[in-house]
Amino acid sequence: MAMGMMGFWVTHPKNPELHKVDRDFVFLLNSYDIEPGSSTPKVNTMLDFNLWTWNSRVFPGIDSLVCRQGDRVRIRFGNLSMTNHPIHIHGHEFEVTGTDGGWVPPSARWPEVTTDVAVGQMRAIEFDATDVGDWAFHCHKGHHTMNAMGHGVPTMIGVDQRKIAEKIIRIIPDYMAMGEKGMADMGAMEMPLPDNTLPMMSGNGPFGPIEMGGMFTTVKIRKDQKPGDYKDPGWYKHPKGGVAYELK
Ligand SMILES: [Cu+2]
Repeated sequence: MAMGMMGFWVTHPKNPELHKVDRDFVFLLNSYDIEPGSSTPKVNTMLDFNLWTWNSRVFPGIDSLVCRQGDRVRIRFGNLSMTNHPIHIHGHEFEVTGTDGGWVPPSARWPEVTTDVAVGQMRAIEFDATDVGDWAFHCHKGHHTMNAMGHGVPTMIGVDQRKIAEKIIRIIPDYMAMGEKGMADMGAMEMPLPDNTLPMMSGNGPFGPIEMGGMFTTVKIRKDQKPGDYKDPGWYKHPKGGVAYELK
């Protein structure tokens, strides 16, 4: 396995029975500095990137990783960005089965739910898709699951902004108070944005706004997904009684 500038090279073994899996996914991690409203990346940025991408795409623009229940699944990723990414899965444990140095012998593997991928590194992870559902799969750095946002704003948590908002609205009719209860408010807002700007957090699921961006997608595991079929089956339909509810 090797990484090119913006492509991923996979050399399959001559013997297809070696390291055989049912699903094999591959993507690259990269980052950009693109100011909201701008269409030009700032190519001289060294560290302060604001868009965190898989194959240059952000959630909800990243395809789901679709599996059939019982599949042995491999996901290979290479880090082309200038920081490390703890890649994390929900609902399953995986093993790191491959590194830049080659395949990891089974005796040297241990169960994990997160693996940190350093700058320039690649990892192959494998797991058995035992449990049906839509499982979050993402970088565990909080701001890597958000899209570009302004950094020059004060912390407004706990500040009652209603009075001040009323005053500002007299001058700027479109003004919107932000972040009083934390950033999750933002996902549900339909805030007007400049052209060519992604919302900071986005995506809608069966239970409302998902409030994610950047390096986030879902692993969708279905019982009736056909072998080799990667078509998105839509959101998981929970069996009756399978969804948490508020006890009154
Ligand atoms: Cu990350």
